[in-house]
Amino acid sequence: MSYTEAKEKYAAIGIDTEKAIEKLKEAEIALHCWQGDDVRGFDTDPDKPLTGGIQTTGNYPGRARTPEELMADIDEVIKLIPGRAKMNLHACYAIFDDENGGWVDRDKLEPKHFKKWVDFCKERNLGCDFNPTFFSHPKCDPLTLSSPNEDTRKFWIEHGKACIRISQYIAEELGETCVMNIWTGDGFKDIPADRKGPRDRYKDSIEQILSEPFDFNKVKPCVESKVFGIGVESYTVGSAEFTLSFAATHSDKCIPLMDNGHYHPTEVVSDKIPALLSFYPNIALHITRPVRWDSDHVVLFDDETKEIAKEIVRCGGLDGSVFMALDYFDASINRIGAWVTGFRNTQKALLNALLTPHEELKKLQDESNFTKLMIMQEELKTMPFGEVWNEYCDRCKVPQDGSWYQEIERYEIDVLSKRV
Ligand code: RNT
Ligand code: ZN
Repeated sequence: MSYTEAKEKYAAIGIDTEKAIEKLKEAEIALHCWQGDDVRGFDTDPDKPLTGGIQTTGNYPGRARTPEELMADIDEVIKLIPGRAKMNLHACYAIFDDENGGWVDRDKLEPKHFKKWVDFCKERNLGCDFNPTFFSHPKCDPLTLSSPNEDTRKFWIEHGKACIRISQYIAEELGETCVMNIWTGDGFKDIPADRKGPRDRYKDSIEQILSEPFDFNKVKPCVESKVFGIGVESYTVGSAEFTLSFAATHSDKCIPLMDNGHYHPTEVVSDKIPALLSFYPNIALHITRPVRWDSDHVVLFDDETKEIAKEIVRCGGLDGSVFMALDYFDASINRIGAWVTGFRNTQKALLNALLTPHEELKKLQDESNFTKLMIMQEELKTMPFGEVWNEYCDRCKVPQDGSWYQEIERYEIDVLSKRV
């Protein structure tokens, strides 16, 4: 079947594929730099353990070890993904060199440590999001912003404030909103003796961070919740209730962020998106794939990803209310292949949502015609989606499905396999 035939089939159910393609071209998805090096960063010993309850597994050869390698890998990814990406950096990816005075600790980071990234984004016309890094560092005791040790807590508050200043710099330089996500792995392995104390301190710490001056039109701080992590099974300070309540009571400075790996496995973020949008003008998402736990597998074109995309689209999220970012890290397969697959699949899910006759389906629901609603929803699954997707890839000047794996292989042979 050709694209023209597919277009006619969609037109018959009231869908304009041209409009869908144009809309998708504008949708911005943040590409997480940390898929390229297994969340190691450049500011501390790269062989230190990853802490904060997150885990990469696998030791596939070829991870990026320097800013130059990571940037080259990101360029390779960009060649293979359609649509609009923006960068997403963690503070631990600061670049230190002789020109900017060399290494400093996280509480002393400055915009100049991210100038090379800003230049990288400018040259490629990309926006950029940012994240303070509250893990994998000797000052995690193991708590950070909720630590009872005031020196520890002060250090991390200063880190958060430095990150606000860096986010403001990034937003101004690139002329685009910078979403700055606050997530800590603070919590306990075993049953706590005090659940409120750490939360009171966490609340105070985030308030202190947000007291740093910034323009809320340019910088969108968010708070990400989590149910549990590895080694932090019994209690997390930044639970769902904590972060949502924080965001609700600080809505002039902060928005909520949901990561779909951070809930009980039977809970779904697709259902939480409209719930939050009934109250918050803006929300942020980390799109990932949890397999039995917050495993951060590569995003697939699976049912929940499709459902998340449908909620984003039908709640008007592509018009600026929903900030989308990817968050996964698989070290067991070719990392470029992992990055590209997850990005393409998120785009596919959005395209699938844009090719869905939401108005008609809503009408059936409102008329209580659940039989026809079910039948239509099922039959949509065999519409010629692939033709529209391939046309979209063509128009974005990137390879169609079936024709990019060889480039992954070539890059692995020419570049990644030489990193020994
Ligand atoms: C961890 C959180 C967090 C991190 C990144 C690296 O469970 O999802 O967002 O994955 O900040
Ligand atoms: Zn996340």
